[in-house]
Amino acid sequence: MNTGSKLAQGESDVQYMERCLALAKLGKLSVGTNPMVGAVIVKNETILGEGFHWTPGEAHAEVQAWIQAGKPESLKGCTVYVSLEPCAHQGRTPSCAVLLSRLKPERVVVSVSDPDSRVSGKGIALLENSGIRVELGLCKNDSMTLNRHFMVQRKFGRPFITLKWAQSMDGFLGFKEKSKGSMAISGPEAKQWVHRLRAQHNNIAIGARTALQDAPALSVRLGAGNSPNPIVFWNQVAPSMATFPFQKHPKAQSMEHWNFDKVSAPKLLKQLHLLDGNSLLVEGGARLHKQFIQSGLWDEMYVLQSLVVKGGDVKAPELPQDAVLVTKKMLGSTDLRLHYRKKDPAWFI
Ligand code: AOF
Ligand code: ZN
Repeated sequence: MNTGSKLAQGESDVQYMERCLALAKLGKLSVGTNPMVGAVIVKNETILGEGFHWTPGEAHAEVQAWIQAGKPESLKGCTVYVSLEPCAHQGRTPSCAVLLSRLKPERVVVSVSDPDSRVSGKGIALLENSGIRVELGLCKNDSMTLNRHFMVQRKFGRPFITLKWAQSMDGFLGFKEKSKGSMAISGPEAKQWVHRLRAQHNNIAIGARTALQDAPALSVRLGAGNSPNPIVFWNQVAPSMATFPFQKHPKAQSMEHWNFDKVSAPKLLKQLHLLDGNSLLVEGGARLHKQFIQSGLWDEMYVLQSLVVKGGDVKAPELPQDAVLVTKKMLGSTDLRLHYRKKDPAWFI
C-alpha cells in the first residue's frame, strides 16, 4: 500500500477526491451516527458513477457510485475514489470491500482509514489481498475534519464535544437572579445558525438553571434536520419533568437527567462513554461549560460575541489555554461568531 508523500498522482487525483468530499457533505443532516462518505468511479478521465452515503440502512457511497455507473460486472481499468476506507463487514448493508474485490478496479484511492473496529484496516487488506492497488491518505486532513464527530467517537468511545455560548459585549451570559429572567443576547441570524449547529449534533446538554431560567426548547425549528437528544445536568435534586420548557421536544420522552453534583472528570467521561450518538453540544450555562473546560472534555467551541453591552452578572467562561481560534465570522450586524478548536485536535490523533 502506498501511504507516503508521493500520493497525489497529478492534479486529477486531488480533484476526484475533492469531489468525493463534496458528495459526502450531502449526507450532513441525514447520516445520523454514520460517517459522511462520497465515492467516484473514473475510467479514462471520465466519471462513470458517483455516490454518497445518505442515511443508515441505505447503500454506502461506493455502492451508489456503482449503481450510477450501471452496475458493471467488472471495473477493469477503473479507479475508485472514496473518502473513507471501504467497509469490511456486513452491517445494515453488505461489505463494500467485498464488492470492490469482485469488481477488480485497477486502483482504489482512499482518503482515510475507517476507525470503526469492524473495519479499521481490514477493508484495505481485503482489497490488497485480491490484487487491487490501494493508495491511502489523499486529502486526509479534510476527510478527518469533515468526519470529526465520527472519528472521535469511534477512536475514543466518547462523543465529540462542542461547547457553545453567547456572551454580551461586556462578557456576561446572563443574570444570577432567577426573577430577572434570561438575557436576550443573540440576533436572528445567530439564532438561526445555532439551530443549524444543533441539527449537526446527536445530543444536547444544559444545566438545570439554564433550563429553568432561559427555558430553551433545544429543538431544531429554524432550519432542516433532526433535533438532538436533550440531557439536563442537575445538582442536588432532580427537577421534575413538568418544570421543563421542552416537554414538547420531539425526544422529550428519552430525555436524560444527569446528576452533576461533585462530578469528577473521570466520572463525566465514564458517563459520556455510555451516551448514544457521536456528538454532544453543550449549550450552557456558565457552570456546566466550566466543568467541561476544566475536565479538558471539549473538542470545539463556538462563542457568539454580541457587539452590544447588556450588563448581567454571570461571567462568561474563560477560554482554556489550548484553544486556538480557527474562524471568525459576523452573523447579522450584532454577533461575531468565534470558532475555536483544541491545539491538538483529538480527531487527528
Ligand atoms: C463505507 N462506505 O458509504 C459508509 C461506510 O451498518 P451500516 O451500513 O450503517 O454501516 C455503518 C458503518 O459502515 C460505519 O460505522 C462505518 O464504519 C462504515 N461506513 N463505509 O464503505 C460508506 N457510510
Ligand atoms: Zn461500505
